[in-house]
Amino acid sequence: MEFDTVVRNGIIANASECILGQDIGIKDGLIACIGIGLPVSASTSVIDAQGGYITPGGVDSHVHLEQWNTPTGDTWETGTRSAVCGGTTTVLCFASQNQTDQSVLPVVEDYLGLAKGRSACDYGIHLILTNPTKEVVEKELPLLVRYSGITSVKLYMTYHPMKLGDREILDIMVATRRLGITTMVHAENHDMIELIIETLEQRGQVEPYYQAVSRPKIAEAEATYRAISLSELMDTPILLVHVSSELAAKHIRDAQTRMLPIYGETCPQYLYLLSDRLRGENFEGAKCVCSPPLRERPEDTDAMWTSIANGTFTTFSSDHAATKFYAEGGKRLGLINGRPVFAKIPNGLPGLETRLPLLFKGVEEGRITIQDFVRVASSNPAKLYGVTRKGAVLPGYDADLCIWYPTGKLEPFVLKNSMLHHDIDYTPFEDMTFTNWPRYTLLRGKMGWNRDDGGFIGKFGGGNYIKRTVSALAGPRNVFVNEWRPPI
Ligand code: DUC
Ligand code: ZN
Ligand code: ZN
Repeated sequence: MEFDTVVRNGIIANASECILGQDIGIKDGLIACIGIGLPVSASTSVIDAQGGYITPGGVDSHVHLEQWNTPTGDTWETGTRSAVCGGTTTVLCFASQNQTDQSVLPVVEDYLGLAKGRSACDYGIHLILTNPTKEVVEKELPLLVRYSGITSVKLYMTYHPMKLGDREILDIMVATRRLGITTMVHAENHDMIELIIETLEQRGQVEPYYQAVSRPKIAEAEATYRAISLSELMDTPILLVHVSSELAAKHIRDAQTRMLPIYGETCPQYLYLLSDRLRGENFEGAKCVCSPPLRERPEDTDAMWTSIANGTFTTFSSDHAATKFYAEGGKRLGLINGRPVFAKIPNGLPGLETRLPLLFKGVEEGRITIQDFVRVASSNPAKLYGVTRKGAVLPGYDADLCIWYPTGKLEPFVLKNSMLHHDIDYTPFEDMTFTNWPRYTLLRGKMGWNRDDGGFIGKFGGGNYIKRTVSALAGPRNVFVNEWRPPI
């Protein structure tokens, strides 16, 4: 066979093992074969990995782009450009139902229309449900699964316009279980948080730092345990998103030990940043406001690393929910007449481009293995969300590759926001030192990022919409409850 591209001299890293001394032959956007000394013709491009790791293109399964509630964030172009420059080739973003929307079909259609022809990487869509009427849950969801390939929903247990009660969550679980789709849950106890915010405001404790105080770990742990209990009753797989603290992770691990279909996700900020980052002059702390918030003690960041290494966390996502600092409608919305009001600061951090380098740093520093890296950053998100043909460097899979520098080749460098390709005026990881970074990114065989020569060379509109299948990872597990059918 004549290959379009052959990649040589790399260490091919999959979630199960590494392959050394073999080439990757790419044809028509797919990995055609992996073998020793693959032939090249005059028309074959050859990429020399020079001994660096070759990992599957990143699958970032939790990304917010151009949602109606993040007006100063990235566009589809700038967000997905930054994804590709950070080694990510697939993003899963959110179409979000407004509580007044009676139907989610136009919500999805509009969001798909917004993305069409603009993405630099492949993309799929989750649906945020905030008004789960019978019509939406029983009639529309099955249509979206079948015809649009939307096989996951996200539910919020907190926030006023989005929060669902336990009964609503149970009703949704009946449907998601039947459809075999993944239910993502934002777990924080709304009432606890509301009460603390009111108290802090009465006391005048309103600087950005108090955002972390207002959302304590017990609020996350309680809601996590409650979500697990609802899932256990219904025997419905759920994924707890953006887990930030040790006790919440422990609830997930305990549930997994009981063989419940419970999955967990964490994000870069919970591996590296502590709540002291919310302090600082000139309202700078607002840059690190996210929910759940940054935690106070390194025990929590350590627990997040351990929970990746011991398999508690299934996925590692950016939760890129970027808001500019200096822009109308940005982070400074939390400054009212020059006075801070933390509860008005838009939530969320940028992180699409830095996600893989930050996790890879953990490999280089011996916190996790390269297999852990591939498992949570690519393979598991692809399996959990029904993205077939991605997340592994194997024949028949899309030729989505992230090629790293050989260890020791790259001079250590200090990250500056100006090096990134998002359209956000800061990164929370400014001034961190890196010793590696994605050198080349290939999307279905085409080079989209060449750090040494050309930088971003991908194409807006070059990304395909992915119609996802049901989860290859998450299914109901409890044999006894399997006998039980919802009474409708
Ligand atoms: N939840 C998210 O998933 N992202 C940003 C903010 C939030 O609360
Ligand atoms: Zn959330
Ligand atoms: Zn999010």
